[in-house]
Amino acid sequence: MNREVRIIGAPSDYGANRRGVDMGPSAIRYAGLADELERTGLTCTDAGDLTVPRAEERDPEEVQPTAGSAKFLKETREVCTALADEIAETITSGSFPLVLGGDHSIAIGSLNGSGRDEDVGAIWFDAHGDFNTPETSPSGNVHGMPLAAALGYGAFGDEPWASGNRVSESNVVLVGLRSLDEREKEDIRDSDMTAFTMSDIDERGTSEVVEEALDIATAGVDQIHVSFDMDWLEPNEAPGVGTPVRGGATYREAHTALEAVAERDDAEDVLRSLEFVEVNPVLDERNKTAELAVELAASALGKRVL
Ligand code: NNH
Ligand code: MN
Ligand code: MN
Ligand code: MN
Repeated sequence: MNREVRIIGAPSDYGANRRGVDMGPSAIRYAGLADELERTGLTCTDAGDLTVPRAEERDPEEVQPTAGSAKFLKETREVCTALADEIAETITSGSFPLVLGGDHSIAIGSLNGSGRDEDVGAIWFDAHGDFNTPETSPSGNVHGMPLAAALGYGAFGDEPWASGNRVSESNVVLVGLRSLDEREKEDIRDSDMTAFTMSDIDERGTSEVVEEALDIATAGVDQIHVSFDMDWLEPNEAPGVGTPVRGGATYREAHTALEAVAERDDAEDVLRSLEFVEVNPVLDERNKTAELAVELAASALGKRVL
């Protein structure tokens, strides 16, 4: 990474309907993010956290979720609009946005900001597909919907804060899936995205799968957003997440994946923005998941052993 890294906290838990993940940015900073990036040879500034309305301060009348739809849409819209602006401005100023979640709903803002002025691809490391819509979601939680929202599906389609971007569907690659809802599965199959499951990783190995993901994500576009959901990892390694699923990536596989991203970025400057989401210190074991997020951020941004 040859740009100044700008750390942006997005402490939202509205997409996960669960308290604790709003403390993710603090936990990751406490785990030593800025120092680790500096040891890696990067210059970084911390933009602090975006303002997120606190649950206790909201008017209970206003926040009642409507059944079968998307919960806390107003709050999510507010956070994502601010995040998108912050990311777009960071890129315009020549710096590199490193976003700390917060639950994965914030990625609607990340994709909007990253793809505001240019066609971009995306790689999505996640146990889940995050391709539900308010109509198909079994939970109503927006953290299961950000990819659909950013690509213009469902009731988000006419929401400029969600789909007002140039994220190219055929340049979106999901990596390491292992938990999809029934309708979501069909919708991912019908989409122009590419999806690799954990079985693909078992059969072909992490390096080969991630190299192919990078080829697809960057085909015909200059740069990509990388979205890293900490539940991509095996829950032993990353216990501090709201929806753990067994059978995830190992510690080494996660580093391998992000080292491959860094190597491609070194050669071709492909990284436009990066985020780590779903770190929930309330569910964590002595901040282990946040510490891992710090390590992985360093790997993605070019840390080398030798
Ligand atoms: N698919 C489920 C839902 O839509 C779970 C999503 N949870 C996630 N996604 N953590 O990454 O509610
Ligand atoms: Mn996710
Ligand atoms: Mn997930
Ligand atoms: Mn271009």
